[in-house]
Amino acid sequence: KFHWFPKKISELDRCHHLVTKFDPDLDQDHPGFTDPIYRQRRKQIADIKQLTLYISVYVIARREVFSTLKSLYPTHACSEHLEAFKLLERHCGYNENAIPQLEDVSRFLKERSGFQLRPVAGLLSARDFLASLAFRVFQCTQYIRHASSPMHSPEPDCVHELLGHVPILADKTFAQFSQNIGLASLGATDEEIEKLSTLYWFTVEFGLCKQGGVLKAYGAGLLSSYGELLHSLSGEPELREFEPEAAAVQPYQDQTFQPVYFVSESFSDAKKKLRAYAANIKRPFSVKFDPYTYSIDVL
Ligand code: H2B
Ligand code: FE
Repeated sequence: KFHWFPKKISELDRCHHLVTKFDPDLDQDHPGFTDPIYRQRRKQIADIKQLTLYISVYVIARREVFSTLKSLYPTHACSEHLEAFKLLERHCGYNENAIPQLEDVSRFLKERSGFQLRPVAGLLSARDFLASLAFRVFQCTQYIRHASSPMHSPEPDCVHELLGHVPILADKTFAQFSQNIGLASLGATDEEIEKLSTLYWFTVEFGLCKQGGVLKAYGAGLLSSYGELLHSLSGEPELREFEPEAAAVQPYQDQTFQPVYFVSESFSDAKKKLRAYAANIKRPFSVKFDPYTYSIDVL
């Protein structure tokens, strides 16, 4: 007996379980908790269920965070992120005065790496989130952080997705790495999901890599947080070579900066190591993604 998992892309409709930990209606520390207009707006956005974003008063928050983060990328972001970012500026309306339409961004990604975006109203359960990666689907939030807190959001928001995740998902090797984490999660035990989430945390969210002998960030949590991006490359935190076995059980912080980061030699190297790790996960079956039908063959 193992956990249900989606075998066809249409079954991702069942992967919609939200975690309410950082919900602005329930979390008293959320910057939007005392702002009924913000909370109302969030409900409207959640109901749209389309990859369309309306420019709102919160564009102000985005303008500040966009320019501040962008100024750090040339020195702090990995080359894959920089390259895709330029294309997104050219083709997808990435600039400080607009919020790109997720429909356009999704089309861009699909052309570059086969990934596509799907709208989601908040933080998803790890199992549902990882399952979608198996289909090269990235569940993407559409709302923006509260204007009172432009540099920080307790939950993922469109700034985190658009500036952190999207550029790097345009890279083919990274896309394959992400999908492989997703494939490893299908039907896995709760303990294994927890380990894969932690692995995801220290790579996709907070990973560092070496490029031409210089340390750069590729994790989306870093590339969408000015403070932590500086901190991660400041020489202060502990750095360890990326090993999936170690990263999968390393305790992590979702309230403050990480005390330790994992450094990959390259995405290909990370992918190779992940493959070896995934091969050791015990499941009574194996899975294969069929790219023609967008379905999972269970063998
Ligand atoms: N949900 C959403 N909406 N976005 C994410 O980036 C995200 C998530 N990350 N759920 C997941 C959890 C991640 O923290 C891992 C897999 O636990
Ligand atoms: Fe994220």
